[in-house]
Amino acid sequence: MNKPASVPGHFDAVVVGAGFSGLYMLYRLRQLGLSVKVFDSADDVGGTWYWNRYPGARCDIPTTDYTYSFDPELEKEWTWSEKYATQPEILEYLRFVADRHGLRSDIEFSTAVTSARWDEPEQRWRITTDRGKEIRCRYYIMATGCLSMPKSPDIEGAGRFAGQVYFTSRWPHEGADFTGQRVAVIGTGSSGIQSIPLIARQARQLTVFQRTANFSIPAHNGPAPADRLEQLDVGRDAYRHAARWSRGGVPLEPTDVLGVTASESVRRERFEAAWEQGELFGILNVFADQGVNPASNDIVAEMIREKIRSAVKDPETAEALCPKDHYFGTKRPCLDTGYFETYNLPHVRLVDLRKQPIVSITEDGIETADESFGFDAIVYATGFDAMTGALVAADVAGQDGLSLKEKWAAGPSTYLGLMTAGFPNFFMLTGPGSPSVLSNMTVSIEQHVDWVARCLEDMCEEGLETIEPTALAEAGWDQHVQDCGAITLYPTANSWYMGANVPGKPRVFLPYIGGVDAYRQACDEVASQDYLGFRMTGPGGDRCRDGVVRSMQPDVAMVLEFVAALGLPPMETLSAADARALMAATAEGRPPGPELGEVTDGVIPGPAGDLPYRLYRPGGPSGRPRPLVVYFHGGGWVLGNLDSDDPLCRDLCARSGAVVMSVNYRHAPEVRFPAAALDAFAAVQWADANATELGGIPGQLAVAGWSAGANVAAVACQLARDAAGPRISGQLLICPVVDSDMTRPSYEENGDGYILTTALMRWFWDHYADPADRGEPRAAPLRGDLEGLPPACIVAADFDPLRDEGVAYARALEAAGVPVRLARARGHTHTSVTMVDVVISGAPVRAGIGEALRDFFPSAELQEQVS
Ligand code: NA7
Repeated sequence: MNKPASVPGHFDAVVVGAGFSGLYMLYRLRQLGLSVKVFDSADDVGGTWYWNRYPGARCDIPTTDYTYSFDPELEKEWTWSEKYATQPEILEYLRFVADRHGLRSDIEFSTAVTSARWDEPEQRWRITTDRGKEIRCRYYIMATGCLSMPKSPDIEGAGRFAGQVYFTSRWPHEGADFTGQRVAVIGTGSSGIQSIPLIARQARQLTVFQRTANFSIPAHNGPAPADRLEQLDVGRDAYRHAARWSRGGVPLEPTDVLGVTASESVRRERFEAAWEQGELFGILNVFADQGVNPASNDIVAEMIREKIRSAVKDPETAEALCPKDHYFGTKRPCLDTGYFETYNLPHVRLVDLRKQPIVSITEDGIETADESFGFDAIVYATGFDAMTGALVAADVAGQDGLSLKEKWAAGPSTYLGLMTAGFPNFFMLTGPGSPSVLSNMTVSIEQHVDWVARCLEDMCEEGLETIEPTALAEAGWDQHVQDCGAITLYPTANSWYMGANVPGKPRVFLPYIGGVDAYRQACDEVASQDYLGFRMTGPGGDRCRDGVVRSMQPDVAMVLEFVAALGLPPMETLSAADARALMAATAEGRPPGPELGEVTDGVIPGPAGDLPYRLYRPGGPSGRPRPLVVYFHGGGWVLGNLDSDDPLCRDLCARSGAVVMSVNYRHAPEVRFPAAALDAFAAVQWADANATELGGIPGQLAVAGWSAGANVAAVACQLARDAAGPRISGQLLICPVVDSDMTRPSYEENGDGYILTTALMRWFWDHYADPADRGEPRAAPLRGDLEGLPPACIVAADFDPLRDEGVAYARALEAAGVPVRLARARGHTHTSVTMVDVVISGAPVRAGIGEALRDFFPSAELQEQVS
């Protein structure tokens, strides 16, 4: 039982909402021995499942998974009757849970919280309700759900209609009878798609107003799948554990089949299997790359469109029902039962609002640009102000009276989707920045509630009473949430995930797409690192271990995990020949980089024999001269060749519009310092003298390189300056080696675990140069005279041991009067920026590099060609 409030009206915690999250939060807070009051404006438990009672309302995650797991006995006592349970059954389940644990006694129904104010001197929240009550509490917890604030129809004349008006999100408890009526449904999201087939059964005439065609697959509903029930029977705990550590909150082995490379038969087979299965996570997992690669996505999308065309008899209606304006999955796909077939009924009509938009709602119907329709009833299935709507509407004001609405005016900002700075002791369950709507909500809800409960328990043990995130931790998490979204196709859609369905709402990717597993890991790490990024105060002291829990780009982290799983021997333990073979083997099968106008190989004379080169010309009118960039590959002077950096050279060429000439140089240990640098200088001289033959513009020459290639590029610039030629327009140094001092902090921070290690760097230096030579400017250009050098663009990656020397070179060049652009590759390693079409987050960095290359040259034509 709950602990009673020690002072009337004073509680340890107030929870808003008595749906899945609020009920479980109450249960856990009671376990901690706290006094709790829950408020809900409904007159019963249920949350979303209390309100969304429209015909056909069902869950879109199999109900065996969409269920609490905290109470094993409950799991034995409750059996779901269908694969996708109906709203009444889910509501019944929540009532059953509330009764079983006697939760109702702490819930005040039919009571809405109207405001919440943080009282700084008292270190308490002051809560007021629409029944005129004022309550104080230490912890204020919003369990208000992600899809609970209906969006206003925002259609001209919406209040004018004299007939019956229904909202799917606020369906009357007594139901609605459409028998013999002319009915309009506006909206074809999940609610529309679920309700339309059932409304069509009753209505005399049904007209569906569709603004955006939506992807939907058949749910194939029926009894709960036998294989899943069996899995649960024999290993419930293991199953639930697997769900908690899965990407979406439902156990599923992510595929590694790529849509773009799979054969037609594999594509078809995988798609049909997912179609038959009728589960969201299945159809979203046909190909590993469908969420990030437009070409792969389109394969799945087109197969769904084929299904729609074969289900709908009228070709024009079928075409209008085929979604074409967003990538599959970037708006939440729907599960249906006979949705598309409904349009074959003679009394059902689709109106495509893209062709004839609604002008206004009238007293007796709807007027579009082309027609006037008369109706007896209008059903709005127009969706929600998702994820932030209910939180912002709740009138929450934190420190200094700042409201959540004001703080989030440009979009929500949270730490872990759980808390927000300036609002002490204010928790959000499944808030923006957490996996929430992209996951099986029940798994995410239990994880959030458990985390909050453990946090409060830990605080209590330590004598701490307030908690709030730091600005640094919160900004870091916001960035991570956006980084995760940015590598996917999701931000391209006008979806409610992006806030794009509500006019005026800031366009921000709201949920965390890194996965339930990755998210749980991050939350656990935060807690185990003394609540990293949180400030906690109380009689037990004032604590804050500030920091950012995730600062690496998510796809870089995935590559590192993948490489670690390969269990390759460390390069520095191999001979140079074996290391070269290993590097070539790991490059096999990688994406080739962009198509170009022309790629040709040749040789140029070097100081000690011929040097091979590869020339990359962009597409466009052939023969037109362009500026020339001489590029040197990476590989620690030991590894690498024209092939190793081929995708990067293609990318640099495509992005800059310049001709790129990649030149191979002699390698160590066969030929040691300063051969590589001298070859590079010779290549630059030759390129300058032969610019016209290479398709370049005489006098418009830049040098570029990555890693050790950037080292020889930088040295070539110094040698050219000393030799009074050739004239170099700019130097692009990507993660350069510019010094042999390996004691800078970036070596300390990043010397292990990020592919280029301190040990490997030492191996490179040992192969290349004697210790006595390593301080020479031709080995360590940072130690040379930097005056009069060409303008530079230097790329420094956060997780690179060489980061600090790159930055030092930029600063030293600046001090010597050289114009410098220092580009930070945020969240990247030494190698990840160069992994074209593998590490998607590297693309914006390379876009900046392309721009820097163009800026080296005066040619306005080049700017135009690329833009
Ligand atoms: P959704 O998925 O947001 O769908 C709302 C639908 O209403 C969608 O087709 C909208 O078109 C349409 N809409 C919204 N406003 C208008 C106006 N003004 N005119 C015409 N059409 C409009 O909400 P649901 O309730 O169906 O589903 C929400 C989630 O609940 C669902 O994803 C599941 O997770 C459960 P648009 O696409 O914006 O062009």
